[in-house]
Amino acid sequence: MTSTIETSTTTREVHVAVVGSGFAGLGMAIQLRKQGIEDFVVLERGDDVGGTWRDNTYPGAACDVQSNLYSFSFAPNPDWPRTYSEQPEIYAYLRGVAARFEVLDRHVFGAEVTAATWDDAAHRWDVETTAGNFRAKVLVSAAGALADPSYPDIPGIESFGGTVMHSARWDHEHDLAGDRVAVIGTGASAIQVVPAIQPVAGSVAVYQRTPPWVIPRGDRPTTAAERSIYRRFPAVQKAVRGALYAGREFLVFGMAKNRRFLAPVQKLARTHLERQVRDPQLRAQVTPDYTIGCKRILISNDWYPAISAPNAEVVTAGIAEIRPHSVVTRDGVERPTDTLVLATGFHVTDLPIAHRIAGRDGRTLAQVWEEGMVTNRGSAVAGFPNLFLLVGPNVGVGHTSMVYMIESQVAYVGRALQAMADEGLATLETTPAAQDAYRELIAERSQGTVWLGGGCGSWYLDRHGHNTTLWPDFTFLFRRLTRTLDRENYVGTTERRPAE
Ligand code: N01
Repeated sequence: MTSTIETSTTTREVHVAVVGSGFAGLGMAIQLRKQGIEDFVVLERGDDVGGTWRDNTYPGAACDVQSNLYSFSFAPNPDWPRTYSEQPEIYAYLRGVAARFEVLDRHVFGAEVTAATWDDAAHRWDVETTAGNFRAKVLVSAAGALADPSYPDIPGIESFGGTVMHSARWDHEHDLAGDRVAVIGTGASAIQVVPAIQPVAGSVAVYQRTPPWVIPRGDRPTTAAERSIYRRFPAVQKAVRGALYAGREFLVFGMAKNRRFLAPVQKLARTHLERQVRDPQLRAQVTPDYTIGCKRILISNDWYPAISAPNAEVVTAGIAEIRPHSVVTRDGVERPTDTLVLATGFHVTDLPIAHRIAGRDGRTLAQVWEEGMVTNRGSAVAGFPNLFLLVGPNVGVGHTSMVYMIESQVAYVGRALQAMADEGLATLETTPAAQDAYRELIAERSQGTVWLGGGCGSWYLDRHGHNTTLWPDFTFLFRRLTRTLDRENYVGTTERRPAE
């Protein structure tokens, strides 16, 4: 897509700079327009909007939340072709939303933020990007938690002579026909990509470290009748959305409140596995030994059939090293390999953007978060005035639509901006006390959850074993918490301090 904003070597002054244009960045841009804030830019490192839905183009990429729910509440799409959309439809939806709500002219593409530094004398953020410098009163980071691929640190991987691709950076030029493919990882990406490539590849070896729990996927094409009903009676689609939301919300009850509720879900997953995997050895290999929900519950009807195919195998021995044309496991077996597919996830608890944003005392978010990520409502950090985070720590959800959380946060940030305007504030900054209280709230709500006590390791937890990723309660409680600005948790300054 093209941007109408000219970039130059001079620094451009704006009221608000938003980093990233996935669901969160677009939602924020639309909110700004809605509030009458026209002086903003969206700094996007890619060449189009869409975020993770622009980048994850691997074969089989799709969403595991129904589209009626995984979409903006203010922009329903009656024409979803399937109940669970595939990547091209979601990407097209986001492009359509950006065009319809007229925020494209505020985008600067190819603008990767390399540094954002708070200038305490001027009360401005100095933002350096690969497409020029910006100076913003307010910085909103919507850079995303599933944005930066994580590459495994396996001995010898750099010596591999064949094609290497991360699931989030698919090489569409490479034809997998007949290839001996090694797939590393068995997360949400792997269980989609393997069924898509197994029929064309010569062979597929899936290197599994931890087996996932998988439940059936109730996906189907939508009918012309339901699309027509949604078009004519938007209230019906809204009601369906509400029902889907309520159903999924109930799942968190078993993860965070009463784990006994997870037993029937685990039974469903076990039955699904036993129905689809007949070979007892493979069954044993792919049966998880932790409570369902501890890691993200995956949904698929074609994962088990794909790994049961004659040209597929699941390797559990652990990878010892990678050689130029093979993968060697710890049991000494060497498997000749033409292509490596790294379905190894993202930097979630170690966000690259956190190393680039430096607050009042010069320390970066990453440095301040050395002992754990602390925020107020996942949205603001003490020492970082006029900075707001979208999809920040403890805003993630595994059981329902992230878009619901994003909309809650976007509205919250909108209220903060409104308060700044109403009160004539130069800065607005949350307090350490608010962060401490919020950390306690998260810790208290995380207690007893399956994420901490389910017997698995996951990227939901940081290296200290704290839940820093997931919102540990019903999502409507997060919305309630962000419905108004907790002004008492913020300090505002109206006067500019003299430059030091
Ligand atoms: O990444 P993951 P993902 N050696 O981190 C393994 C969203 N999403 O891209 O479990 C060997 O979940 C790792 O093993 P283990 C969704 O939020 C959604 O699949 O840590 N293996 C794991 O199996 C999802 O949760 C959709 O033991 C290594 C895998 O790689 C999130 O994105 C689709 C390894 C990584 O799994 C991330 O999913 C896709 C190593 N060194 C993604 N390092 C839908 O909506 C990692 N692994 C459907």
